[in-house]
Amino acid sequence: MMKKMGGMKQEERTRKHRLMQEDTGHSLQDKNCLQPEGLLHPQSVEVATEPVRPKLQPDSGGCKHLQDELGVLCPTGCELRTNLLKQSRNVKNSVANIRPKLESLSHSSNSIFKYASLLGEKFKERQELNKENENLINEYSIELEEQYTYIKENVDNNIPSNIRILRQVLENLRSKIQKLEATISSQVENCRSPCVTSCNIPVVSGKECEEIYRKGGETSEMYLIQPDAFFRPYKVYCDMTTQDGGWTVIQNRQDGSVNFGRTWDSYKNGFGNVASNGGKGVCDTPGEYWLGNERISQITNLGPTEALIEMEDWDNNKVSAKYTGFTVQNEANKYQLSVSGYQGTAGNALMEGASELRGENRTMTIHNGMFFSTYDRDNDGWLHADPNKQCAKEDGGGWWYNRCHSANPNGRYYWGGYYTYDMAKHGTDDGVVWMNWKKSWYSMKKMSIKIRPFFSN
Ligand SMILES: [Ca+2]
Repeated sequence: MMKKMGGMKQEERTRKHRLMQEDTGHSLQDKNCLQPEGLLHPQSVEVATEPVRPKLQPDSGGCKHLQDELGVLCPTGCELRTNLLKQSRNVKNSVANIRPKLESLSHSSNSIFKYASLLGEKFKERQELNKENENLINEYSIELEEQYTYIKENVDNNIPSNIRILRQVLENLRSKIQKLEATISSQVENCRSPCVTSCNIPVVSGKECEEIYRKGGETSEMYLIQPDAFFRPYKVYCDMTTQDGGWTVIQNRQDGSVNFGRTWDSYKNGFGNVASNGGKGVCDTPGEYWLGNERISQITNLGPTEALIEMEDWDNNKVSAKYTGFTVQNEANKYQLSVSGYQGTAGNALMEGASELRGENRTMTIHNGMFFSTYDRDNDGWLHADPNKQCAKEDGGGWWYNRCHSANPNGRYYWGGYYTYDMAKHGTDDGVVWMNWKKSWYSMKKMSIKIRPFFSN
């Protein structure tokens, strides 16, 4: 499309212009110079009357006409050169100034380029890594979603029912605790006044239970005996029914109510509860106790004495070991034990050692002939430099320990019978043990030792 210029066509404009040039007779270029018209139109200037001087060219320095009135020449080549030379010095200086800057710029731009390309590579790597991560995240998201669904299902379905069960358990526990609290408070009420023997002791007395039996004391209960007239009488439980009666109970275990891990003096003088009221107004219910080494020694030294050791497991099976000879020496002789004449079903642990062992291992479990040991008085058959390596310390009670035992009637009481080394205080078989019947890791429910004078038929 043609562009209109002030109503006149381009072609016409160009043509008119040309005509104007022809009219004035010089080019537009010439008009830029300040020149007298006369020079360019010699026909209109008067002819000079002065003699013609040889025309001199302007010297290289000046750029004027020879005649001043003719004015200044247009810039000539020489002038331009001079100017250019002048300018070129400045330009050269500037270029020289610029060059090092340019160099350093190109240098830095070079390193910037390198850096940029490095960044580009890194960016690419990162992008790849991101992609991998994205894949991984997607994978995990799927797995997570599955897990979430699983957990949610469990939370929605199982937990409420579990909570219901737990609530019931809690309710049961709460009622049990309430019952226990009631029991405790009633016990506390009972114990406000010091416990006294609230049962009658039979008038009949004797040196020991066999004498009482012969005097007419035929019920099993607590009596007073006085083996030696030089010592005050004391309470003891007499078994008047087992194997014709007349037994003085010197040891009894039945419920774990008494701690048997005691000192030399405690075993010497005796401890525990002899008997309590069974409801008939008499002390016919034996308690857990040790009569005391001093008393046991005295009774066995009244004359030939036999002993009956009875025991019961947690299924109410009963066995016994009877020794027709049973003597305990005095304290000066460390209450040394001697037994003889075994009869019974429990196994002859005291004289022969543990039947499951052989050789020295067996003989070191024999109790016959051993001294009495407690955790604070080591008279056992185990010679060890370490003061903690003592039978009475490891096996829980006072006894005629060797190295160490086949029988441990004064050991720790374990509810239920079977126990393990990790339940034991020192990892040893410290229960109420009779190895020849139940081996080492079974603790009896009941164990008792009774003595009476031995009469040979
Ligand atoms: Ca020892």
